[in-house]
Amino acid sequence: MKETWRWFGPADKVSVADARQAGARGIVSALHHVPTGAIWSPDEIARRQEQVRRAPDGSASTLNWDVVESLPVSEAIKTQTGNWRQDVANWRESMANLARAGIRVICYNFMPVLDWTRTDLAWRLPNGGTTMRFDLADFAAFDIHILQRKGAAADFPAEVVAEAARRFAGMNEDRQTMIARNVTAGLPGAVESWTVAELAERLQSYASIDAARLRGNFIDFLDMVVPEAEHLGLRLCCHPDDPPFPLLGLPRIMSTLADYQALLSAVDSPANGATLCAGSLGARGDNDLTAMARALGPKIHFVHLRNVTRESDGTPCSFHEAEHLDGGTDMVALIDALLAEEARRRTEGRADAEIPMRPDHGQNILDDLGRGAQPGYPSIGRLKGLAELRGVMRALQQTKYPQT
Ligand code: DNO
Repeated sequence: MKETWRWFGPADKVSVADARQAGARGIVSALHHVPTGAIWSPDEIARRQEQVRRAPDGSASTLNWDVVESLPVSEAIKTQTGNWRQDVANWRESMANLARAGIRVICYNFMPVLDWTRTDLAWRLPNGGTTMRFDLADFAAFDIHILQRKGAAADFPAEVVAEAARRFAGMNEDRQTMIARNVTAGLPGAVESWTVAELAERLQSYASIDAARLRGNFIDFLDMVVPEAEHLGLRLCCHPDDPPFPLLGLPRIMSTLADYQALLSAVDSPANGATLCAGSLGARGDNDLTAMARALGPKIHFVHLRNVTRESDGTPCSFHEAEHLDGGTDMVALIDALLAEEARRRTEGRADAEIPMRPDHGQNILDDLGRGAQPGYPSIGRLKGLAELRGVMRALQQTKYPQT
């Protein structure tokens, strides 16, 4: 797999030069400053490519912008309201501009309103480092008591509702504000951020959209973009829901293997593929990541390797981000399945035999603790994750998949 590294642009406290020292061979980035729905112009794309290729002192970084994460899909498209057709036309134009610039892989997601969600961004680990955590009772406290969403209590098991009430009663204002901010303000890469009042209003726009309707809207979107993507030689890859279960009464439709199979077969094309994010999908005990890698194999265009520890059985549940080789996913078996897929592609002569992967997230350790990088995207924690994953890949490659 091609080792890549996410870079949020010039404001990122972890630079392209850092990524290079971590041993990355490619960069994953997005034009986060372009508003959702607007066209990514050739000039803006070229500027970002140059920022990736050249260090501020003018020297070559030797890295290229390989993968887009994400080209955002607007709420208008997801709900088929307002100017959604114009937004789709703009998305297609952005695709064409990216293809002309030589960028072939485009990751996006179809999560309604919220992108990835956590309640704690710096949860203290026994070793003194910090990691990100999703606490179901805290999330329920937000949903039931801070957002005060009608019917929210019915969406959680009774013991979580009771625990949420206890937590809320003991929460000071700072903690309330922090949970609300973590949930509503959007984590890095999320395209939209809301106040609590705006969030409540947004939820209203989904009042008549259930999972079936959202899936229908998604298929309409794919029908409108995939043929053009195929023609342009692009590989679109949908990121799964994170966490992979409904939140705030909103449907989530990219959480399981069956979800992926439904969407990939509805619009069957090599351009319609998956981002296999082990950390997101791994927050459900019924997702077997190795089996998913095998089943989705030829359609996997991008891989996020990360692990989570689920703190209880069942879905939904609390979980926290583990070290890359720990947690619920057998990372060695998953990597083995992905390397087998690459080997299979090579025998077919596929030009995309090498799948881009990135070490997803990382715990904050050592100097990360004072660096203030984007939550989930520290330099040393990710470097450690990448180094561990690289070790597994190298060992498997040499013993099972020697390349000619
Ligand atoms: C979190 C990320 C997500 C992801 C988007 C893809 O770290 O994996 O923000 O980039 O959901 O569209």
